Amino acid sequence: MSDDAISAYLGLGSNVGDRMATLRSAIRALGGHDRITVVRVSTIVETEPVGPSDQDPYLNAAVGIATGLAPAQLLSACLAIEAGHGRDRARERRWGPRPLDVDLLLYGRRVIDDPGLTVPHPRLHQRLFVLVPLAEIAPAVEHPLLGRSIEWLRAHRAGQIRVKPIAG
Ligand code: A4P
Ligand code: MG
Repeated sequence: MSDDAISAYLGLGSNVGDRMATLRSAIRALGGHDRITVVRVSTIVETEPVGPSDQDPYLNAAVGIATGLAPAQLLSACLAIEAGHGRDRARERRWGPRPLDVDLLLYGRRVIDDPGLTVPHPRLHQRLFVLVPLAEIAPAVEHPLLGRSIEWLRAHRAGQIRVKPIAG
């Protein structure tokens, strides 16, 4: 890994198939990428589905990485790992069941508002299935738009706070 590696955080979720095996395999795949080093892995937690309720519970986890990949490259790597674990967006509904979801939660302190990529993840601060595992591995990391730590956001589940990208 080069000296200019950035700390980033990913959120993983699965509610179809062998959820535990899928998450473990996805984490291995991340670590197997030559420009990603897995630094921290949270406890894997089981969570009630948010969104359509006629779906099975999820397993969720957060992963801290160091990466030399640019944000768009990192998202592409995440999408490739999803596809490699049976994700087929063409057959899904929004927030519906999926074998693997890998979201880019934070990329250093960067704020990105591109058509295909929003960072910090726009729903990160509203969702305990993200905040609980993320607070375990990155409690003091600050949300660059909200100016609050991940642990603060978890404790307050600051869903009412409006997030508006203000800088690139
Ligand atoms: N995209 C833009 N920004 C990002 C980012 N920061 N990270 C784009 C990842 N992707 C990003 O994603 C659609 C497109 O968003 C991507 O192709 C990328 O270009 P998607 O994963 O196909 O969409 P989605 O996941 O169906 O929608 P969304 O709104 O991302 O859903 P969420 O918020 O990820 O929620 N309940 C529990 N308990 N646990 C879960 O993990 N997950 C969801 C999905 C719903 N309910 C859940 C869980
Ligand atoms: Mg997603």
